Amino acid sequence: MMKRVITYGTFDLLHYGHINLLRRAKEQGDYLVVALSTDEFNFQKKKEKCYFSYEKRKQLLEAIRYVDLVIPEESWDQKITDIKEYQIDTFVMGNDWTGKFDFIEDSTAAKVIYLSRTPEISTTKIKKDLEIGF
Ligand code: C2G
Repeated sequence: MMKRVITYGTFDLLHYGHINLLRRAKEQGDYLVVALSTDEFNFQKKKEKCYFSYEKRKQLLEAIRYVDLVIPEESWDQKITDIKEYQIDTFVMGNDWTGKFDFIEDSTAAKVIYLSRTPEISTTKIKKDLEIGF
């Protein structure tokens, strides 16, 4: 029986921290759906624009061997619907989100797993380092 996994994020300036997360998310099952924040939703979330547009970020994610499907994330409120629509067994996020999505276990059959983040790398750090000429 195919085990289906979902994770959410912006994945701007794709880096090895993102890849570590996607690899371990895929290890939780056989099929990984990535719900990718649209440009508008990311701005709502982070109050800043993505460097790469949604289409470019989607193209990058679709080139990753661990990723089977990329869908748009347009709001905070679509996770339960997504989990039902895509028959998800496991919901995965980095542990900077620990506890924030536990409600999913109350209203769906999906398991919620928080995976450790890759320390020392982030999109914000990349931008800062580039500004000061690393
Ligand atoms: N991540 C990681 N290690 C890093 C950086 C990011 O494991 N060094 C993980 C995050 O924990 C997250 C995923 O990679 O699970 C995507 O990171 P972001 O694009 O920053 O995602 P975020 O803005 O947290 O979006 O509805 C949920 C939001 O869309 C989550």
